[in-house]
Amino acid sequence: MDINLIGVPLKYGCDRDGAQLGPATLRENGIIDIIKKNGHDVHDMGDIYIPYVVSEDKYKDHPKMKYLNTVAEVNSNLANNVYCSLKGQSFPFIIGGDHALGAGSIAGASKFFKNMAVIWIDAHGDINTYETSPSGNIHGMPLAASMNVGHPALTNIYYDGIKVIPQNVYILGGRDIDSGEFALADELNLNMYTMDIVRERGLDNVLEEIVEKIKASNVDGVHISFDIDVLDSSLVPGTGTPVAGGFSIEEGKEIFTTLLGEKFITSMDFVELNPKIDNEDKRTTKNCIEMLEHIFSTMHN
Ligand code: EXY
Ligand code: MN
Ligand code: MN
Ligand code: MN
Repeated sequence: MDINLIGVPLKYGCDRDGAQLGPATLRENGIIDIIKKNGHDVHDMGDIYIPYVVSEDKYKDHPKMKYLNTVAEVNSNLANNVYCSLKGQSFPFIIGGDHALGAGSIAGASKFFKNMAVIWIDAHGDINTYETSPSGNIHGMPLAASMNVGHPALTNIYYDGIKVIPQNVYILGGRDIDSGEFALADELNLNMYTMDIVRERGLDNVLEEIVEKIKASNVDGVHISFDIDVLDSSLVPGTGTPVAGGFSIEEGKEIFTTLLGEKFITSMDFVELNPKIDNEDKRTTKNCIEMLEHIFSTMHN
């Protein structure tokens, strides 16, 4: 595969210092070599520029969304990089930085594909709007925005209108979902596979259903947005919103073995590593590297 590595050192979506260090940390820990040694071509496209905003101005653009205009601007630039990568027949691999970047990745991919699917692998739903968000952090909103739900500054990133239709959205691993998110998931009849459902039905059966549904739909691109906090909190202390009851590393690997094995994945985000809050033995970075080694060894050449 020809990989375009795109860094997004964004922390304004989670309002937590350290998230912006994710891309540099993954590079320092050998992500480029991992990609190459698994037989892929790789172009490091560098980092999307992040304008500096003083924290006193976090609500300057909107009383209920932090750093709105800056997050929207970063996402629009990211979208263009993703779109150009796909036009150039490369695989955009986006490393964060917080999950607000997901709106930009999806916007860029959706401009290239006619009808794409999104697999959102996350302890959270990230389908809040400024009216339902408990925090005002935009990293809890990107997937709603991609479905044209929420503030226009987010729903119209890169181009106006919906990026992915609800029936092509699959949420996997959710276990910290707000009431407003459950309401939206019901309203849109989303394919939401919470951790309770996964434990009840078995990960293999849930993955099989997701694959079957995607294969039965006429999508021409599939984006995975992987939030490391979908892994159990004991494995990823170095992330802003860790949640107990998550996947083991082996289950994380099983998810990618199954999804990448179908050869229909066309782009991916890998987000929410915050090395500043990792523990002494850098457990989170080590587990991220182990996941990345599996991802690039499983991804077809
Ligand atoms: N649902 C909560 C909120 O909207 O503030 C927590 C969101 C965490 C989002 C992280 C990226 O997954
Ligand atoms: Mn190339
Ligand atoms: Mn997330
Ligand atoms: Mn999350």
